[in-house]
Amino acid sequence: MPEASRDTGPAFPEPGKRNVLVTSALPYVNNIPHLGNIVGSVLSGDVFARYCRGRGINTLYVGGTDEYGTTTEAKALSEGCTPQQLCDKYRAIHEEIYKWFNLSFDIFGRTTTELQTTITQDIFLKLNKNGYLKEQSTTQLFCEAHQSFLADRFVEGECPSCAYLDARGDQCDLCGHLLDPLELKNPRCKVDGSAPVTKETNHVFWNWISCSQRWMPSSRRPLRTVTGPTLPRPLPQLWLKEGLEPRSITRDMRWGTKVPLPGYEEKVIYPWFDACIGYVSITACYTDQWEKWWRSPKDVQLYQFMGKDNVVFHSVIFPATQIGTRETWTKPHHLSATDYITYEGGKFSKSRGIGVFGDSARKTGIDSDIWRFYLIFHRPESGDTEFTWDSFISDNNNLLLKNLGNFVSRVLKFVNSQHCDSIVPDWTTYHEPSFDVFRDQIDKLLKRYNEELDAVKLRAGLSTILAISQQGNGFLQANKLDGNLAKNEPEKCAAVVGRAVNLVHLLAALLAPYMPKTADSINMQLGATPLLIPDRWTVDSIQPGHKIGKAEHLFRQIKPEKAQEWRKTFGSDEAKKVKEEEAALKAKKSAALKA
Ligand code: MET
Repeated sequence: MPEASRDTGPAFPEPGKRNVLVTSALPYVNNIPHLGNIVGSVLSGDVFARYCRGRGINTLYVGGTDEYGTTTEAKALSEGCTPQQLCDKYRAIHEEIYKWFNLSFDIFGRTTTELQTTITQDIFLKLNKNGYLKEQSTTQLFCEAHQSFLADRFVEGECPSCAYLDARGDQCDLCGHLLDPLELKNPRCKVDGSAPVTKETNHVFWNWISCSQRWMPSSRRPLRTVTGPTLPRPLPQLWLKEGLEPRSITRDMRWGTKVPLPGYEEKVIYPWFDACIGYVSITACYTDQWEKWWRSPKDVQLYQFMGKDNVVFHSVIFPATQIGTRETWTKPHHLSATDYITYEGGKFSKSRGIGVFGDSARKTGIDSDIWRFYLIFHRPESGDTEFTWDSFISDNNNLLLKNLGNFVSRVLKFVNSQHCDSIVPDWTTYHEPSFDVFRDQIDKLLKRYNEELDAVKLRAGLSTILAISQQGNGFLQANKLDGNLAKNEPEKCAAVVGRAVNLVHLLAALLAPYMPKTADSINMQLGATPLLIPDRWTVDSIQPGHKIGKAEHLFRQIKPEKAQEWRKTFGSDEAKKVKEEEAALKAKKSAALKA
């Protein structure tokens, strides 16, 4: 099975072949990711990248950390360290978590690199040269105490709409009103509490209208496919329809990519302008021939994975920056976005100890493959989904143990037994028409699996695997595979075993993108090399006379009582409390709005 290229040198696209470039949204490194963050981008990207490699497609999977931005600056302030120290600390935590989840990045880079600066500034200057950027004077809040313009998140004050005293610079948490910081009454600087003054300053504005005019007539549908929640889809469409108002792409901050223009020494480029450029610069850290991946629209298909709040940046901002350079770029081919996963009906909250975070999943003692299975099986592909301990335990005990695990272990144990002595018998001498029906059924399901994964329907693909092992169980059942069959109808028994062993081999290949360790274990027990995911089930990857290894349990029963214990450890009661608090806040909001 082709793995990530880490150990074999850089992968390059091959002209004339299918080459897939996979990216997953670059997580901010100012927090610890929870299960919802993990499934939405990095885990989904990993499953798809593994599937592509499993099909023998030339694949590059790029990930990394997004390190710039006001949130990082603010968090560094609160933790009493520099933004870089903060990023280093949280990046190490993220890396550890993704390693545990067995994510097969070809490279896991970061955005705070020289190459990020060079490539972003180059794109910025090309947009400027092409006439899309212009300077505009703006009025902003300035803190005289610490001599700095204040980004939205660094100001608080009274909401002009509902008079809530602690409204943030960009939005009021009580009434939801979207704000310009200049609208706040009695504004105060979040850093030192002093009252800011207003001051004029220049910013660079990006003239989207001309970019979108270049874009719209030539290709009305910039993306082949967007799969995922319905919510973010209208937003990019709305932006395009309204014609994309000029947008400021510089910010009054220090922690970001420097603006390559004189007079902008105290400002940086808007982090969402260069965040997606991170994929390009991270690829450039992977190979100095990065342009082979990024400037080959004919040969490379770009698949991007993200949470729904990221869609507009990937479907509008990023392609618009590419188009604005008037150069050749590999543009997004397929965006796959997810909704949110809730924790026992509420929101994950690190500070309140609610929910399972990446670093605590392992504390349950449950293998990362089970977590991978659960998360993709409940991937929020069309609406929010809910994590519950009861479903976690029941999925393990029923779908994995009783269905998939039972099929694999029943077959392999039988081959290990005295009836076969671990040797796959000659199964080619006996035939029944029902065997063809069985092969056709599996073949149909295999075709469905490939179609689902090609369309990035990861959840459906997993259900199809379970349908295949269910068919396998039915096949053993219908043919009554046991000692009696071995004794009374040895040829038929061999025919059943041979087909079943081949199906186990196929299942390992199909399962590998989702549960790589389990797939490895099945292949080891089979004593077989991994199979590439085929188009058709030819039932010949394991031949008569093949000696298998020793059957072992793939899955273990989780006691239902565990649910109670885990609920306690992972703050389920607190989650309920928060839900109640939120309902109260909502009621307060509507009362405030009525008044
Ligand atoms: N950092 C962003 C987030 O976590 C994603 C950036 S993708 C280029 O939402």
